[in-house]
Amino acid sequence: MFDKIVIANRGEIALRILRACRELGVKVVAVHSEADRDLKHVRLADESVCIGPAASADSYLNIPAIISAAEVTDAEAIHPGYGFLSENADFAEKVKQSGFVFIGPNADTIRMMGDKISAKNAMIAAGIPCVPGNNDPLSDDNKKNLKLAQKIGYPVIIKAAGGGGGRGMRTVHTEAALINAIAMTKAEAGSAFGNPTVYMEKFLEDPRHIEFQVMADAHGNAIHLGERDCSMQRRHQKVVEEAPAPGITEEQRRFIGERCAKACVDIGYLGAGTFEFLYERGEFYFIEMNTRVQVEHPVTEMVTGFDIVKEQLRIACGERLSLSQDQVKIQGHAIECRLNAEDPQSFMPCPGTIDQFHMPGGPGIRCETHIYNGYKVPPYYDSMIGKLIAHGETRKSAIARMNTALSEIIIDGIKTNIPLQQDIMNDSAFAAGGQNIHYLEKKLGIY
Ligand code: MV4
Repeated sequence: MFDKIVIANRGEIALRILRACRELGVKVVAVHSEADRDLKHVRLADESVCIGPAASADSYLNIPAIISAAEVTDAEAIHPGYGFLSENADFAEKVKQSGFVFIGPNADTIRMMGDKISAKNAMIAAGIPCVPGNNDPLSDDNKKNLKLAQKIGYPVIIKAAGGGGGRGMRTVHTEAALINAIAMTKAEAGSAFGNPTVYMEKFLEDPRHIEFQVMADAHGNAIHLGERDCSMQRRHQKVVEEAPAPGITEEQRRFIGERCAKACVDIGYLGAGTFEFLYERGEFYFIEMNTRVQVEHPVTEMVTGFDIVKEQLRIACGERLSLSQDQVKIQGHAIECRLNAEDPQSFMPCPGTIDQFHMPGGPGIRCETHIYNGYKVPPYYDSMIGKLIAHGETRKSAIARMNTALSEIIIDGIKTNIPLQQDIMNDSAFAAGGQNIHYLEKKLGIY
């Protein structure tokens, strides 16, 4: 195992990674911005290095500063967490070139998945079902593009190859709108991602968002840990996630999961990864692969009893997967509510000082947060301040436990989305399960 690693992130995930390191006897270097000296994991770390001013571009995205911190502290590896540099292939490459281990897949894999066209083609080759589309860069030939859309059938969606996570896409409902939509998406993609390449897919009107968690080692072994339903979202920000996905059968789970694991072997995948699918009318359609640990990984940990972050560390130092596919058993149901420092009506971020924090507890409750009494939520970063995870024998008991935890938790001094989460946990359609990606926005009256 590593002697010492750098955690190149902040907030709850930095604390989550620190805890995994503690369990494995790995020393931790926290790198932080000038605004983050008081972060819980910075205080708990063995060493800490200030890597720059508050703005992410000057600190958490500052590649030379992070690599220098690894050099001066004599660390062996860098864990990128999620967001920031976690899916930056150039960062992974520079970490390796500088003599450190990047805790994640190889730079080439990150690059391949970062290009949504090459990702899709790799998945088609591996036998993963994908959304019908052209799977190639669109040409400038208007006639050809009109024919293509007609063949796919309207509505279609134009997506930027360099996009993902909801950025750089446009739906087209009629032939009359196609040519302009392609030009607009290309222009936006060019300026936003430095890559004007776009592709075309059939637009699925009311799918669910279901994703499969995988882990792969450097010895050609890969497993899946089942799926999560992340359909409860607002403006491409997930609000509630759960595992397993309501209504998905053991046969479906095995069919898609085994294909995802096989795809990992085919592409030489390393570490933790997520295959994102749209699910509509009983069919799965791959859209993107995420090459990092995800915010919602705890729901998978709760139903499998498996520690994804510890396994990332073991895999990164060359160990074999600690679990075979037969040892993976999905037990009960887990739900995660993201806790955001925001106005529950307007969704405006609400940074400020936490006057009082009381952590909920009881059977099946897990609270992942870095906040504490007196902690000041800075205005510079994402508004997510933690996650509440409830596990139960059944989905119903997980919801009941979540409701109890939401009524117990106290976060005073700032506004949070706890009222919204309580509203969702008491929603009859949520109780039924299996709502699509538009449900929450419709409920909130913004769709
Ligand atoms: C789609 C789609 C419908 N049809 N692709 C949005 C985020 C990015 N990961 C892909 N996205 C979508 N791709 C086809 N062919 C609808 C979405 C989509 C969505 C997907 C997952 C979760 C939330 C979403 C919200 C709006 C649109």
